[in-house]
Amino acid sequence: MAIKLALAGNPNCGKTTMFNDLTGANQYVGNWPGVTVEKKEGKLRGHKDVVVTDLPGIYSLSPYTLEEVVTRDYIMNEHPSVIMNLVDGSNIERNLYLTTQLTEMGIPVVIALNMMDVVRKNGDRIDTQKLAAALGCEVVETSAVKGEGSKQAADRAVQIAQEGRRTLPKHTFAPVVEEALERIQNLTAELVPAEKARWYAVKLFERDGRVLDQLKLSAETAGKIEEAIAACEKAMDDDSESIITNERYQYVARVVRNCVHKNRTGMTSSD
Ligand code: BGO
Repeated sequence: MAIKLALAGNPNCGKTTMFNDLTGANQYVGNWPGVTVEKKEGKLRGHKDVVVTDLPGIYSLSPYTLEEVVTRDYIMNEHPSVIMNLVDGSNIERNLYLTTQLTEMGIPVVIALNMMDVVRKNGDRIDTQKLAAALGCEVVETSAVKGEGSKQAADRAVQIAQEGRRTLPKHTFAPVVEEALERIQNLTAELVPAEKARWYAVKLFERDGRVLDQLKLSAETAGKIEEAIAACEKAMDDDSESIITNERYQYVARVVRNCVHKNRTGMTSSD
């Protein structure tokens, strides 16, 4: 059966470079349905049954930009076999914010930790084993511009897709948030696929309009969910969307503190 490998990551993380390296001349370019966002697909070199889709560069999976919506809809509706999440290792804290969202979507995720040449040049070190354990997915070091590691990362992604190994997110939020998410998950268990239950719970907690429209909740369920959200907002004295954003940033900051050893004079890829 054909394998769908989706490349996802922040703008400027090296996705185009990686996509070109992985697919060579085997590419077709079009637009995503109904929007003027470019869609690029290609066959993975050496694997005629693996289609690589280059998703738009995004910082988050909120529903506020066309690129975010295209990416969300693709992952939710087309169910790629595996997501290869390109992370700019020299800008790791900003990039991992998206990773925490991708790992909630019930699809296997492999991280291609890119720009490793920049990381090394800066004298920084990233403990990839610890990073993989903290994020719940495999991490392969790459330097797409030098063609280093890209093939290994893609081969690993294909293998994980073939094994059908799902990524389970390792991060948890504050206990009061987890309580609300569990309540929402219980209320929606019959309405969403089990592997995507946490993603839906988080999106409902954020009062994501697209997910609310899609699920068409009964007034009773919607009311109970709203009660759970409101109780958490009261306890944390903040709105639900900001609560999730802050919780993600705090989790990522902890991961970076544990896994990244910075040389104080280092620069990022954008310097
Ligand atoms: C320019 N290492 C290094 N050092 N650079 C990389 C790597 C890597 O592993 N991977 C990609 N780049 P895109 P998105 C550029 O274009 O693939 C570089 O947005 C320049 N251009 O070469 O476009 C890559 O698709 C002039 O750099 O990313 C590119 O995700 C001077 O990162 C940039 C210096 O890669 C973004 C760099 C005219």
